Amino acid sequence: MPASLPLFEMPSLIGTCEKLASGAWVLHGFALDRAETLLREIACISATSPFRHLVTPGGKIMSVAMTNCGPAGWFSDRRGYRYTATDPKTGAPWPEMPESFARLAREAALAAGFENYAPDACLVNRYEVGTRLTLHQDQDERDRCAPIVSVSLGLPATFLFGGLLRKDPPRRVPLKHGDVVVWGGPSRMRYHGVLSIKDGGHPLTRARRYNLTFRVAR
Ligand code: MD3
Ligand code: FE
Repeated sequence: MPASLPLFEMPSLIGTCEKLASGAWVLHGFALDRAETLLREIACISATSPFRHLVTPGGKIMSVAMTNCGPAGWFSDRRGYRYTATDPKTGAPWPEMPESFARLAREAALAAGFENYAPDACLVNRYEVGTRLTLHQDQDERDRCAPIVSVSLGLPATFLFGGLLRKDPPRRVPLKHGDVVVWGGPSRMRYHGVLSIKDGGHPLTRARRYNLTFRVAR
């Protein structure tokens, strides 16, 4: 007998929807059965538009590595935050948004009550152990009503879900491989961030976490 086996397994949240706040839903495990396809697509996207560490307008290098797919890609340098049609690194358009990405975003938005979701931007974030994302608002999109859909892959993360003011104390929301979150309605402009990723190993991504962030940018 192994020395320590749990007598009872934690009840699984997979397949359940958790309401975080008005307009904000965690769809536990919603992307689980498509995770390998999504990761293959990420590899394809980054073969064309490689992951890179962007520079903030303040001159700091972001610890998250980023790339994009879709007609609009989020970008940052000393001149500011913005969306671009082409990858400034390659001069070519950002890779097309894979059908599997668009379908997942649309299905997740619908599950949270948002019909006909058609994002034009998908930011792909890559986190290594120790990478974090400090508390911020997403305010570079023209339409601030359309929801944001985010997909977590690989290592787990603790997500910080704040309020509409920077000083509002954030809630800690654990996000696992395959979880999808929809942030719409009154939650769209909340402050949010990601705590430093803890050391670990995931069978599909090893010591990394990926996050897809779908947005209606233009
Ligand atoms: C909550 N990315 O790229 S996505 C970002 O896990 C970003 O990589 C995080 O925040 C990540 O800007 C989280 C989830 C997210 C996105 C937008 C939100 C959560 C949000 C807007 C309002 C409230
Ligand atoms: Fe954000």
